[in-house]
Amino acid sequence: MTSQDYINLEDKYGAHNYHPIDVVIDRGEGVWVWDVEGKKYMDFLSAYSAVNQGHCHPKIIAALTEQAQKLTLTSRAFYNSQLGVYEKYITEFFGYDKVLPMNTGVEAVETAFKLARKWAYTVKGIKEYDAKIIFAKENFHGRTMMAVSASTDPDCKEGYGPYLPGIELVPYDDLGALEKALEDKNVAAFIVEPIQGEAGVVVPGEGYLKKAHELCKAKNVLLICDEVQTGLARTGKMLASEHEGVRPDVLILGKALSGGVLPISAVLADDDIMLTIKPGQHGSTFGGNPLAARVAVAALEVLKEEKLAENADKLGKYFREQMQKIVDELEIVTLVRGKGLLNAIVIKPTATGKTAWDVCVELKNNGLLAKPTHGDIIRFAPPLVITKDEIDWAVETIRKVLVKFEAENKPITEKAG
Ligand code: IF1
Repeated sequence: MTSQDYINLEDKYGAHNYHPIDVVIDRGEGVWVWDVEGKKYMDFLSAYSAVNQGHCHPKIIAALTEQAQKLTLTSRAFYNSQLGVYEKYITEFFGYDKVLPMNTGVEAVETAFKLARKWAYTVKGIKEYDAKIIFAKENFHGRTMMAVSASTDPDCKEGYGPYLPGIELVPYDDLGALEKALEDKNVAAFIVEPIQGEAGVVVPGEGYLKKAHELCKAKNVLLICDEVQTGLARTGKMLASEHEGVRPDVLILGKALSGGVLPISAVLADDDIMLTIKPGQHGSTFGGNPLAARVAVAALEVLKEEKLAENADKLGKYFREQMQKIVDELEIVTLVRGKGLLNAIVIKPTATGKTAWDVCVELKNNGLLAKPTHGDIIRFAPPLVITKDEIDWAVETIRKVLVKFEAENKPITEKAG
């Protein structure tokens, strides 16, 4: 079967809830993937930062295959020999009393949301059910009704009402607005991404997260950081909140917690918050399964052993320096921004109407996989195991594509004044 045959299968038998770039990936190893025709590509999306350790990392696959032949799932109706070991490891790894294991990122966000409400009523003393939870506009926290109730992205939100009440929105990176919203005595928590991924890698001003935490603390409001995409070495620190010296009251992890091998997410908090949820008040069939427990330990060990945060920091800075030269050279790309190996460029509108999507198609034709977000932004997020030579190859490929794209698609410069 050809790539087109596979595309036709997905088109005929699969829901059309995505519009993928036309490439059919068949195998992955490190930063590289191969399509069904055997063509090789550098993965510059990393499954939205779920494959930080590189595709099919041998140590993670070994943990998976070994445990898979022994015990995969018991449910939490019983104990299992892997969960406690993992819980000890991850809570010591990040410095929290306890972890609540879930599967997808959004389930962890939902769990944190429920935890904040439970804590509001049983510890803070907010009257039931008046708790408010603040989110930042342009956020992305997943696709469940809670997440879309908090979303300001029409594609994520519209047509799914009625929405969950008790949610307040403030502009991102706006401490004044947050301070004002915190005047409300019923606020339980502020849930925020340290860097907004889907919004197009929006890095807030220096000190934003730290000051936000101080404002929350002053009002006995929990700061909950969604590090599903920014965590696990992606931004050059183990957690993006570390750039600001912030220790979130509740930490949300997902994606690369499994190295892209299966869905694993987690919520970490100290006892005074975590123990507000009693037996039977929250759960999940697969949450904390022995297979995930084993895989997560291996995935976290790889981050440390291979110093992936340090690599992301060093090569992220190098990547932005090299990309800045292209921004200075060309008109078509107006900006490069990011932290560590979570970066993005902004493509100008063109007289031909061609967009960042067409740039990504050309990148694919030149062996580099990336995908636009919000029309004009291209996110660049390779696996953190990438080498300097591979960054050089990627920058050269991106430059070649952008030079050709600009020659064929005149950028429309903003009207002066
Ligand atoms: C899609 C991107 C989107 C996330 C943060 C929670 C979740 C995500 C900060 C939910 C998931 C994924 C979902 C995927 C595309 C991708 C994504 F930002 F990473 F690029 F959409 F914004 N918090 N992000 O980024 O985790 O339940 O998916 O495991 O839904 O299209 P999940």
